[in-house]
Amino acid sequence: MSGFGEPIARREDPRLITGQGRYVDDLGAGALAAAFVRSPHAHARVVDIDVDAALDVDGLVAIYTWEDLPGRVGEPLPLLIPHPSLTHGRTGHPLARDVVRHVGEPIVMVVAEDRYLAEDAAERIQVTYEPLPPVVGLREAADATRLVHDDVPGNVGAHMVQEVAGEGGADARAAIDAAPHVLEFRLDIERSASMPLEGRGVYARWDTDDGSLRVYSSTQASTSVRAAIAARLGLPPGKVEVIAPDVGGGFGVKIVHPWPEEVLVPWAARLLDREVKWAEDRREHFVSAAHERAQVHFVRVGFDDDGRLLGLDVRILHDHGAYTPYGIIIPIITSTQLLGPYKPGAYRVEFTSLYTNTVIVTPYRGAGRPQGVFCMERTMDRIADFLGRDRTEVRAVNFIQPDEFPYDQGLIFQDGRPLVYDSGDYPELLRRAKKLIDWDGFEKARTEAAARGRRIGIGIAGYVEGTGVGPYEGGHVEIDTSGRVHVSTGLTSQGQGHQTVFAQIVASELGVLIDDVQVTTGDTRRFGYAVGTFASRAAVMSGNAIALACRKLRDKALRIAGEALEADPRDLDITDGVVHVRGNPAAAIPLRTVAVLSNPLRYAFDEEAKRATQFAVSGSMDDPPIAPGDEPGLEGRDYYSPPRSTFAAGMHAAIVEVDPDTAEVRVLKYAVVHDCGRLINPRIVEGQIHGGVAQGIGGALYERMVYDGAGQLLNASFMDFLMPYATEIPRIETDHIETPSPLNPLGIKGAGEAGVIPVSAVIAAAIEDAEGIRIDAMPISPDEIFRLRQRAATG
Ligand code: MCN
Repeated sequence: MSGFGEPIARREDPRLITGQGRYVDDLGAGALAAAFVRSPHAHARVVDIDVDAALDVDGLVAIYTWEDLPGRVGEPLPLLIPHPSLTHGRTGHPLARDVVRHVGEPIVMVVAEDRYLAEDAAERIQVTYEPLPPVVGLREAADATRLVHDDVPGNVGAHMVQEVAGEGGADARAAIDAAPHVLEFRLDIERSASMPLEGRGVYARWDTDDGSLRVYSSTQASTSVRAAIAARLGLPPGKVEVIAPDVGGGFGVKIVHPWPEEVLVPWAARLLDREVKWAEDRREHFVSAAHERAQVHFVRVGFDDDGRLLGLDVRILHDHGAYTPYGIIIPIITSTQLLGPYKPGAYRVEFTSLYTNTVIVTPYRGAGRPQGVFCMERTMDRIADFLGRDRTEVRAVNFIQPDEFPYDQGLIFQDGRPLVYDSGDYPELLRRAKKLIDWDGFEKARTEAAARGRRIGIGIAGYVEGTGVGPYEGGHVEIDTSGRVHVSTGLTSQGQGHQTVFAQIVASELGVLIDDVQVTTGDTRRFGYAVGTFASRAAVMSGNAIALACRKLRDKALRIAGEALEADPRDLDITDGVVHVRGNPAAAIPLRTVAVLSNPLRYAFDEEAKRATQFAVSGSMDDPPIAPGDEPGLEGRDYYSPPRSTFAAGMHAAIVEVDPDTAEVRVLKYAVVHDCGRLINPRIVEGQIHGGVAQGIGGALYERMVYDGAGQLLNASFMDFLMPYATEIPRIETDHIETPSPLNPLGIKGAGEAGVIPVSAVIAAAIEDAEGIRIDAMPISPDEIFRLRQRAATG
């Protein structure tokens, strides 16, 4: 049947890996092309825009600056997630109005007959700037001698403190002061970014007769692109169709907030009454999409002789770039999910979000958690090293225990709700991870390696991840009169395997063959109410909504079949698309016939269905086979809204080798034990974990955005921004435990980000273990290891 829980191969892959995928840039041959003039300065006043020289370019169609944008089209982009602590939220205009605040900010849109001509014309446009002093990096932002926004004092967008008292009501600082042992240190996590193979892209066509727009966008949230276009262009939502075709990865950068291009391209298409397309190039992706990570943590921790936490005080500086379209969602996630599977005693966390003249910072796979986990797990390692204990022992004494769920960490999340973990078994994750990496056998391996002149080290780290955030997602399931099952949900897919997993859920819920199930995602024509794919929410949200829709449909199918078979619906079952009386396989009726019965007009024309069912219904249109009051058709629609997030968890471990001469790091072995509740498809989850770990290894060892003091991104190309190849990724061993979530009918937790979250912490621990040096920053490159070695050698 290929149902829930089976490790079947992804159904979408044969098409994608044989080059038959259709991405935005594969569509709209012959459409006009848009190109953008983007700021070469990190901070400058736009004094003048002279387009004269561009007007000579043959094939030029239009040039637009902010002054050409009417009404709502030119307004600042929305600030999507306001919060009382975000006292100075700021967003940019779709085209810069007077000041540019990072290199890459769009200033002019050029539309021409093709991309070459559009780029040629864009190059000829002369923008006169009055450079302003840029603010680059957290130190300059905190110094605040220069301001990113004139009206934001101290460059502080937001400041927030949360405190949880420990035993006896002591606050964290008092608990630390009273603790037998105290450690204090600083951690630096550098900027990185998601690098989907396909950049952003949008293609729009206007239908004058109908007054409607059709837009194809490489997005993670087609319904929010539709909402933004409809609101800005003053169109009824019903006149805007947004379709996410195949999307070549997103990793967060294409989530809910509308990009300027997603509004401007459709606007130009309507104005010009021509098809218009824009496909981002790689440099644009580096300088005008979004980055993440970029935090500094100041940690103070108090603990007892066993390594038990008594108090933890973390102060975070968060760099959110030039604007805050998503408010403070990232530092809130860092500060609330930093504690992971542990009880901190008393906890105080404070973050300050600072503006800088750099690319905006928005959620990237893991969204604030890799930084938090880096902090917490480095803390665990430091405590263990200080006490001379095994690093896993210190973790074990601090775990929340399986009988303590639901567990309230005492923290408040972005939505104002308490952060409560629903279920888990952290000691079991640790036990299995130690086994998978052979933790206890490592000292022998280390000695053997050392005898051959090789330096190896081992690291381990755990995490929890709040997944499946609301507010809702919906599903629609319909069986047609040929027996095909059509499933749609509004969120979009970027490679997660939704075509497969949603079909598996349907196959199980309805008792149909998976080959009969077709899944559509990310098409507002098929499903108009949706939030989007992010925060590892698709499985929990759409998975459950589709299951609930199936249950409605199944009830109706059994009711109709019961009439036809003169049987009580409670005695019926569905197997391979056929409804039958339990224990009497001869009394059966295929679902396709039930679909005919549910459709009176169709029934009147269907002799085969009549023959199959004549003992039960007359077949006359005057005597429809569906019950009075029943809606025609065999379909079900439902929505799922979670009470709160469900918490997935995991424990990763790795063995690395560091070259004694070159300090190059090689990951020899990587082990993951993961708990995302009930697994819909273990093979897909493993694929997600593998991809995440690969991305995490990139973040741990190679990837960083290097800005100079003027705010120029120095490595804005794949020539200079180092990413791991397959050759850098070791074999990844995975194991699962399943603690079902009690919060949703299917017991699922999310899995899409888990792979990436603890990798920096694991690799740092392993390098430290190999080298006997202290790692306080990520990513870690050979020259930094070299420097740390030298520092250790000179004391
Ligand atoms: N799954 C499962 N059983 C579970 C949980 C999940 O079989 N208990 C399956 C799901 O059905 C889905 C996949 O695992 O096919 C991931 O599920 P989920 O955790 O719900 O994550 P989403 O589908 O919502 O995907 C979003 C998540 C995020 S937030 C980022 S970032 C990310 C990621 O997925 N971006 C990706 N994985 C990606 N994978 C690819 N190829 N491309 C991206 O851009």
